[in-house]
Amino acid sequence: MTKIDCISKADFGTDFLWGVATAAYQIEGAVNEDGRGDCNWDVFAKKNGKIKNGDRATFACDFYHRYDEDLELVQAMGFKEFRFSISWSRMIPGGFGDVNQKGIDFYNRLINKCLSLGIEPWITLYHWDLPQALEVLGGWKNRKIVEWFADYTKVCVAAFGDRVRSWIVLNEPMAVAGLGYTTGLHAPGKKGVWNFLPVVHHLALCQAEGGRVIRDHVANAYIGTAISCSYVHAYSTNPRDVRAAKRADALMNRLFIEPALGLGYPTDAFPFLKQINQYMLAGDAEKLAFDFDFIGLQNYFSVVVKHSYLAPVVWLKEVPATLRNVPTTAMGWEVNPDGMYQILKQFEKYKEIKEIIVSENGAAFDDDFSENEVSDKQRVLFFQQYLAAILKAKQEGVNVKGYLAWTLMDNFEWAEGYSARFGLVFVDFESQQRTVKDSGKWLTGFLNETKTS
Ligand code: IFM
Repeated sequence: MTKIDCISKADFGTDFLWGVATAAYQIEGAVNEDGRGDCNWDVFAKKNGKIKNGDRATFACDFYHRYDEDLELVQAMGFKEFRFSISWSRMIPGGFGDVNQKGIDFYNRLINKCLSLGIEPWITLYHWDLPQALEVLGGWKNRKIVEWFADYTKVCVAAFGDRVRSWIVLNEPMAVAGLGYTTGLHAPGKKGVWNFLPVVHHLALCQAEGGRVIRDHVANAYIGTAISCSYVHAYSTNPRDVRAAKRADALMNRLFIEPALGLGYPTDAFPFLKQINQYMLAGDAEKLAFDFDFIGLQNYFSVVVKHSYLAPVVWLKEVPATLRNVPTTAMGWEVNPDGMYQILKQFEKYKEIKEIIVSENGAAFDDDFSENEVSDKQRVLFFQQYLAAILKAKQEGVNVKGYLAWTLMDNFEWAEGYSARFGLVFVDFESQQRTVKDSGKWLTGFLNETKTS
């Protein structure tokens, strides 16, 4: 019996899209093959202490060589949508200028394989791996990135736009600005709050510019951008905590969606953002907006925040889930399906959003591989509860059109290396053997079920 309480796939409607999401740097490997240039993560991962256990993505899941079988697995599991990202460094090793035909050839093989299996390919243009050649020029701090990104997008749409309809411009830009350029926990490892503002602005400009380039070149394109969102609870009703929660919400949930919708940056809740003005050129306010066909909403957890005098600029701190006696994943993230429901309801209030795709959702747990099986009961429950929350929001009128589970298989989880396993498929990184976990089997059963009551 694959039914969860009273929900089934049929409840979501026959036009609801079901798929899995991945990212180039996390799965491809083959970092030194076929003319690919270095990216900022290649360089960052070589520095001591940046990635847990000193892991590197040199081989990752070897998807570069195994995409055929992996896509056959996607099909066998019942998914009809496959989201992957393009490695900018594979396409244009120097970041701008010469295009690497072998990079184009790889993604053509991948796309054609998807289509031959009846799977819809979804391209993410930027999922955190920036050509190192651009990073040395300042990366996302350099305003020129708007041109570089537009040119890269043009190369991608010219190469793949005849067969790919679904495009996601950026993946979770807040992670790039926050973890990459402010706390330094991600590549390029830059620290300092003064990096944050120009990086945010350039990402937000590229988010819209990428959309425009796709619109101009791909007939009938379905264009979105993917935003990480976490419903924010104030720790108490104390007005300082309430204001801290509003600031956190502005940063975590509003910072990229509102400029895209033509609403500007959320300076009302977080006046510090007014300082972005110093990076705005004439015409930028209009250039930040783009009429996206959908917004990719990515949700894993919700957060509780309180005021803090120890955190200048933001004046807030998160109360970790691990100290709150709530269920958590192996990442220490709160398992809170109601947070998914709440954030969908929050996004419903933006009347400018046409459609929402939950473009990532999933969980890392400490999987136990034994006798060729992974009995990941917690992850099964996670998917059941989060899907029920999405369905509840949908039935109340939120225009959610699809769900892409994160992720097909265990992979290189950024600063966590291989230690955090998010996959529906277990990967033995020595042998590259794949084993579908119970959660993967459960989702397959769910997708193949027709409603009986
Ligand atoms: O693995 C990441 C992904 O690359 C972006 N969204 C969150 C996932 C889990 O941390």
